[in-house]
Amino acid sequence: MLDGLMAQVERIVILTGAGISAESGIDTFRDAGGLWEQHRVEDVATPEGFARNPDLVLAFYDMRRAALADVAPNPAHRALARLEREFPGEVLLVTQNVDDLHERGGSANVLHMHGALKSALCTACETRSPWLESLGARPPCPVCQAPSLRPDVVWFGEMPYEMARIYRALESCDLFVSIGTSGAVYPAAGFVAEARSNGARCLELNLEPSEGSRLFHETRLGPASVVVPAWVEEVLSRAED
Ligand code: BJW
Repeated sequence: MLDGLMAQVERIVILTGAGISAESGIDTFRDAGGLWEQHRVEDVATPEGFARNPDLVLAFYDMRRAALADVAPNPAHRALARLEREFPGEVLLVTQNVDDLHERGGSANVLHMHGALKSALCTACETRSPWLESLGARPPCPVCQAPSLRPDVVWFGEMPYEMARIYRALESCDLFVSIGTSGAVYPAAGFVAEARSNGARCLELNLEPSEGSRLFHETRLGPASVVVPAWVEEVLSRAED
């Protein structure tokens, strides 16, 4: 699909999901052995679950935040950073992931639509603060001092971050690429239809076809650490033509 196309592509929007971080050692959600087999989604990823049992939810996210110290970006994260640096047009990376592997891999233009493990949200004053420590001991909010911090992540029923900016980018991109996401969760699962209806070419890179696979012009299957660097190499070599 890239033949004769890259010369015209000026704006790329890339959506990533848990699959891009799987080979770094971070569990996905819906694969065999994934997080939703280990924990009930209603208990740990909804505002109602947090209201019922905050200790459980804070411990779940404390454990995942601490685990970031033991993982590193893989070749897929690094390849997307290379694309951002070397592609002559615009590259916007929208991630559903709450890990920081894109940033540690070298990407700068990243929107975390489902929040971030290394951030805390105060339910009293609504400030988002960078956060590296445990939340389980109910530390005070650095701004208003209320002991009301929660993980700064987007749970089911909550509005994802940066939606206006993302939809603006989907309106004007020439190429939309989805990497390592099952396409099971909205609004991210609807981005391909949005981009396609605005005229973008749509490419999926994943281990297996996602739920919305038929909406993509092309699907390339394989581990992200292999298919993403190969695709980036192809884009950059064709952009030079
Ligand atoms: C590899 C690989 C390798 C593995 N290489 N690939 C009915 C219809 C439509 C919508 C709804 C509905 N009922 C309710 C809704 C809305 C709801 C929703 O979508 N529910 C669905 C269950 C249907 N959505 C919401 O509530 C969202 N908010 C919302 O809609 O607000 C209203 C709104 C209206 C209009 C506009 C905008 C908004 C909020 C969703 C919040 C999701 N939160 C979570 C938790 C975040 C915090 C945390 O990390 O704990 O986000 S849930 C979880 O799923 C997490 C992920 O970001 C998200 C997506 O998962 P992802 O990344 O796709 O992972 P997996 O595991 O599903 O897939 C991994 C993929 O990788 C697989 O395909 C593998 O094959 C692949 N893979 N190894 C390449 N090595």
